[in-house]
Amino acid sequence: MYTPTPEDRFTFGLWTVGWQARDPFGDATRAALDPVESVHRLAELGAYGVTFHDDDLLAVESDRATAIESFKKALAETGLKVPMATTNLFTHPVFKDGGFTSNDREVRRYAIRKVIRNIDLAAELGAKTYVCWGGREGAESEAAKDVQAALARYKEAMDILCQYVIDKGYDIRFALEPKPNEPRGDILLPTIGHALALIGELEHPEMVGLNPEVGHEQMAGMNFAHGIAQALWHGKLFHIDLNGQNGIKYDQDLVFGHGDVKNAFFLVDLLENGGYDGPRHFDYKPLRTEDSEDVWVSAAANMRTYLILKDKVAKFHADPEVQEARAASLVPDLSLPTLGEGESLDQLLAEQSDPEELAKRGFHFTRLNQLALEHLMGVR
Ligand code: GLT
Ligand code: MN
Ligand code: MN
Repeated sequence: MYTPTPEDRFTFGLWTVGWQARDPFGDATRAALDPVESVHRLAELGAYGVTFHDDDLLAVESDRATAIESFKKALAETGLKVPMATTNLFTHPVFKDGGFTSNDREVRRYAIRKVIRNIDLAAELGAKTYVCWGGREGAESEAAKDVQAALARYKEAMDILCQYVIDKGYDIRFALEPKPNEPRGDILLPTIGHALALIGELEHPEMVGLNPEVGHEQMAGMNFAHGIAQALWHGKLFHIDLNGQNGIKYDQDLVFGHGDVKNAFFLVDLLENGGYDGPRHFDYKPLRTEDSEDVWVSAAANMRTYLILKDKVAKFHADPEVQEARAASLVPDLSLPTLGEGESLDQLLAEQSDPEELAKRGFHFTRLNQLALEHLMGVR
């Protein structure tokens, strides 16, 4: 029942299972993983697709053409799809001051060329979403970065990329991935809200949406489910990075559900019932303590957790007591427009309410929350 199949549309970044667990304090604990092996193992586990950065394909192979050829062969053998691709604009030292917003104009021009080269490959592989995570677009000191100029360059880069996709006739949309505080202390587009605001300034706002990541919002103390609801409301949830995070700390990239599991429950509710139809993409890192077989145990855990939560969410909504409690808490009433159909503001102004009386009504939210927790804990 909790066994994934390609119909569930679970996808993984090559960089997730392939992470060698190098961190700022320690060396790699696992050997490099051949993307070809990742494709086969993910297919065996029931995944639908893989995603990649341009440089991920070069994990064990130094020749790009050979790497691409082997990757394509593995895709053909397994039937795995590539719904999304992205660019590494953060690992190479050339990007130490960012890519699109580096103070060095020549680096900015190189970054755009690097993205465009991989967009061509993404289009060839049938990807419909191209993710742009800002990586090192940011600063350590206010003295070092003219933020207004940086935002203008961010916009310029996105405008150039959109125009390129239009000119080429590719069926690709971009998804900006917000992230705060890491790898630099201050990052541009740190949250969903910041990224949405930038999109409104672009030449082709309809071509650009978001790829929010669970842990990235939670690193900023934000409620991820609320952020996703807002992204959906704006029609901007183009893609999603699922993982786990325990509160405000460094980016943990835990297995999905291995952080704030209650928020994950309501997130799955939104993804299943809130109008999202993209892939369920996992961007996690197998723990540094794990060996190369544990990697696949963790990959499977992401999908199994999602399916368990999906089942729990369905049971939550089908529970008559939950339905009654939701009604008692007036949750469905929030969908009623505040003015009735055809009603004028004058009619509203002519009405009288007694705030003292109104204030006596309790909303009974505790009972509703407890019911959700009891479903989640498996006692209902
Ligand atoms: C990197 C980052 C992720 C992004 C990836 C896309 S790379 O691992 O931490 O959140 O989604 O560039
Ligand atoms: Mn991510
Ligand atoms: Mn992350």
